[in-house]
Amino acid sequence: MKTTFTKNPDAAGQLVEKAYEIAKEAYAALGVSSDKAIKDVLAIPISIHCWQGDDVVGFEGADTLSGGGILTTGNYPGRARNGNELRSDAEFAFSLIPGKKRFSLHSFYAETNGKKVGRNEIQPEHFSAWMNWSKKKKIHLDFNPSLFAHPMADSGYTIASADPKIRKFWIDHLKACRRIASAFGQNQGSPAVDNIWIADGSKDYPADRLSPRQRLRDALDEILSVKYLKETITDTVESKLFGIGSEAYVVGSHEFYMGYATQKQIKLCLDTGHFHPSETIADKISAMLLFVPGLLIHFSRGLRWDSDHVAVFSDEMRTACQEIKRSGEINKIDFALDYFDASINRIAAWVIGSRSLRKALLEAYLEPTRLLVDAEKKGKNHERLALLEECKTLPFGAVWDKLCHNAGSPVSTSWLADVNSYEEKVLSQRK
Ligand code: RNT
Ligand code: ZN
Repeated sequence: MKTTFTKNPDAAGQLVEKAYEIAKEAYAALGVSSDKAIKDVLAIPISIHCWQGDDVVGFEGADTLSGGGILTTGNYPGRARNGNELRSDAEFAFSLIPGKKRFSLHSFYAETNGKKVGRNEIQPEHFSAWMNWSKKKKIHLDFNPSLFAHPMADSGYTIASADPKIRKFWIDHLKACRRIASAFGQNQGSPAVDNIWIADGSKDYPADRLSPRQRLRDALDEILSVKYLKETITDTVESKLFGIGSEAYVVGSHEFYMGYATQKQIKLCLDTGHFHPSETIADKISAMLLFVPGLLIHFSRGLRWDSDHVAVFSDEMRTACQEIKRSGEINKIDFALDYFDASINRIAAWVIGSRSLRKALLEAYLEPTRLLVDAEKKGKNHERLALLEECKTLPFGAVWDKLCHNAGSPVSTSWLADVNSYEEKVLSQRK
């Protein structure tokens, strides 16, 4: 695709500046500094998920994702098949995404040089290529234990299993993962998020809902009793309503982890796809921030179910960002993406989701929150509503273009041309 922006970057830059000048005045009239909003928003780290690059397959020799109640659909050519391909695809995507980025791995992206290493036995050394890359590129890593797509998870239960052998295997896996995450944190000088999500649950109504939850609690207690410096690791737990094959019952439900995270004072992960289809996470943020040290948000997009479509600039994403900005506690939030669409160019999928989230953050930072709150305090709710309506048509796009321009990142859709040539030169060669 050719746009004015690719044909003539200088003229494009001038256009961006010209539109921005007017936009800046419009926001200043509402008491908002757009220069400051741009600067602040560029500094917020977004943890991009590695698994969009290879359809959640990993490097253990599988060729598709199987199990865990999650599903990738589509067969667009060019999936990354090893660490080098995944890293170079990610680097290319990063060049098209403005602002501070992190990269989130799953444990099955270990590189073991062809040696079979059990998930209960993985070590930091199996991630040395990732850690070297992270240092070199100054991209901090986050981590996720993988308790699915594995024969020991075939029963549908892992650490909540009644079988002590299965439980022990996965407890050891989770312990190994925390060790690895903490090594990441040490290597990069910033805590790595280690997000625990398990798929345990059942297809039909269980007679005993309590025992698996007791086992889950006890297993987590054991796993978290190993202490690491908090400068190296941030522990989080992720709930879910249902999955494929766990339609009736998920052990790690929202209420379970809400209680657990509050009791243990660890961070809670809210995934936008993990609630009832008409339930959104925005209203949960201020409630949970009173009781847990912080939140990890997985921006995803469920279409009719937890389908993990590419996250977009949706009302759900926008209101979540708005709530976070309004809370004044952005420092307690870890922003992350979690989706996997194999039916479109995977690099574009990364770029679209990441840019949309940064855009939603910018919109939130440009909101004249003080004016809204003042109107509300005065009991002038019609003023609050009028302002909110007006905000929707402020020249936001001009500020977004300026943010991209300031970050040296492509403006508008000019990045599509780069994605197309990467597809031609690199992705289409992967047969
Ligand atoms: C699954 C959870 C989980 C996974 C990734 C791959 O429903 O959202 O976060 O998507 O860990
Ligand atoms: Zn998730």
